Amino acid sequence: MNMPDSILEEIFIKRSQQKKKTSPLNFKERLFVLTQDKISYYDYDVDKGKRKGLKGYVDTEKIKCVAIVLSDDNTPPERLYPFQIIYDEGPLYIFAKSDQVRKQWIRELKNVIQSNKDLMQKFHPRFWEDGMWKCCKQEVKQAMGCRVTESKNGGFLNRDNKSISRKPLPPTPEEEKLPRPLPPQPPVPSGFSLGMTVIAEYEYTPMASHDLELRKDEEYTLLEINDPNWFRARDKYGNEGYIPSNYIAQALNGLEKYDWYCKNINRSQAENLLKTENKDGGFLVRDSGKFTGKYTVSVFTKVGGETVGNCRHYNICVNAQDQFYLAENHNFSTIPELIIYHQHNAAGLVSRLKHIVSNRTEHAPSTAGLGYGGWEIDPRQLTFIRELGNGQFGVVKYGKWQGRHDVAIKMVKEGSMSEDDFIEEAKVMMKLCHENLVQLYGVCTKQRPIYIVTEYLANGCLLNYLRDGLQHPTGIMLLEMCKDISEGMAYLEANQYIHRDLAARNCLVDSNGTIKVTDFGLSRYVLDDEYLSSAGSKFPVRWSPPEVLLYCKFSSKSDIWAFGVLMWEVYTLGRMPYERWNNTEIVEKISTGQRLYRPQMANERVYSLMMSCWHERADERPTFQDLVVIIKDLLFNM
Ligand code: 027
Repeated sequence: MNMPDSILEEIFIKRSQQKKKTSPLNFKERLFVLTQDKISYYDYDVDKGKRKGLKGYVDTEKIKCVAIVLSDDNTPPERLYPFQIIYDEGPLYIFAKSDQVRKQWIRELKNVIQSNKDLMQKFHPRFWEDGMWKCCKQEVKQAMGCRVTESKNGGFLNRDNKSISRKPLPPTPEEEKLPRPLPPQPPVPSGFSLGMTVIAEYEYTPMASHDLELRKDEEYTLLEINDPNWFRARDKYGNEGYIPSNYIAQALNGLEKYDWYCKNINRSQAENLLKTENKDGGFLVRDSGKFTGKYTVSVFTKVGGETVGNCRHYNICVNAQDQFYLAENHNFSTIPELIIYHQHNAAGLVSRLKHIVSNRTEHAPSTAGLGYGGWEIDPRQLTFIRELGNGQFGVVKYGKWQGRHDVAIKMVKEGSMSEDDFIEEAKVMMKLCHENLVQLYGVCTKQRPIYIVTEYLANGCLLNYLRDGLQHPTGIMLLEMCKDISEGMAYLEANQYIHRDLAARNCLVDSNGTIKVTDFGLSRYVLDDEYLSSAGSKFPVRWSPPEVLLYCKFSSKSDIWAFGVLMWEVYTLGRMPYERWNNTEIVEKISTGQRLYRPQMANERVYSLMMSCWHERADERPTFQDLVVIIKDLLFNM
């Protein structure tokens, strides 16, 4: 039989509820299970990884508020991410292991309680401890909260300067530093180690002499992982060579090779995927919880040919003989066998499993260079096919490398670039590899003009795409574009790389509509005074913050300002920022606090996000890492 439908499961630390003023505080590890009706917590056997007795629960319909708790400076590391669930009995304090997990739980909980009556308008942002609220020092436990609750979506920024009527109390100093979202992502793919077995997610045909061929779904052993983009590996025949690290995945449970297995997705993400696909009998298999080693089959049905469908979730159960089953009387020794059976027989499910729904990208991503090794490309291996247009450094052509791989070739007009400096920098730029950055493949420097060879994107420049390439732009599409750009920029930020000229004209669109950022850092090699001097006619004044205009101070925070302007370009479908003003007027207006207006397509939340990028003080602006989290949250709630 199916287990009661858990939305999330996680081991947290729970603080005792201190019902009497004098009872001591204690903290215990508990297994928390969230379902639509209840949040329950269990005793947990760490050694056996098993759920033991039920210790307590809260009916979700009784919950009045879910919020993070601000912790003190002397908090032990295992209790850094507290949150609270407030119900009749007061607050239940729970400590998550990371901000990410905490955020996920708060989001799911808010989802579950969204139509509860009597949701609280105010709450206490700090603990009730030793008979008082640590935030406002009130000594009555029932005392009204001292902070206004965030709106449903709960963004990180509270900078909506329009809402004067319900202005929250001034923030406590600690609050400024606490709700920072995710830590920066490491530039090196994590989780891989020497000797590990991995599985190829894409085919890879060797591009350079030391490369190894990858066949999709086959296993490889890692022999060398010094270069984050290229690992040395061995296949099952004993062949050895270099492989692109973004083409492989860890082999953990043997399910990775099946397209129906979606690693690292939760219930709501599964529902989103299935609903987007919108096929009756669409299905996928996901992890039931983060640690359980259990799996759930999620199925989409359109019962009776209805236009809107819904999702069902079935836990894969294990019987006493260690066999897997979804419905009784149909047992299998492996999960793939169980899936094959239910692809042909509903046998108790709402539908048989008709269509695999996958979260994998069909297209193989770009590699960091054309094979392992140098950055020098032999120009005799390039075929020129057609001219694409003109860039900062001259003509750009579309062509093929080795007659097979699409490339864009920039032919650098002589005298337009400080070439030696650029060639040196190209070695660094080659190592930057992200799905939202236009990949540098290499350079041809043994000739004049020199060539810069990059990834080719079939839909051209974002600015033109916005102006005349979009049929029926929606708020979601525009925000997806901003998400793509913020992810590419967050990668540059994590690698301490400053773009210096972020704008819609420096983004490209691929055949799927994915946006990628291009020409990062290149402005440093431009030989053109009109472009380099902030007084010059080509300097990107409209994308520059005060500190760049006044003291040429570039930083990731000046990129953030430009990102705000780029968001504005996106939401106006490619208008010129500050259309009616000239450069002198712009500098003047910006320094007196004037900003771009709210585009019609941008709602208040989106506009307050752009506005946060235009804080006069650079350190008040968010990071790209913040922006990624906030934009994903907005998208999730659309
Ligand atoms: N670049 N450019 C294109 C275009 C262009 C491109 C690039 N691709 C540049 N990688 N890939 N279309 C225009 C188109 C790099 C690709 N059509 O102007 C310039 C396609 C096709 C013209 C308009 C779609 C509607 C580095 C930025 C050089």
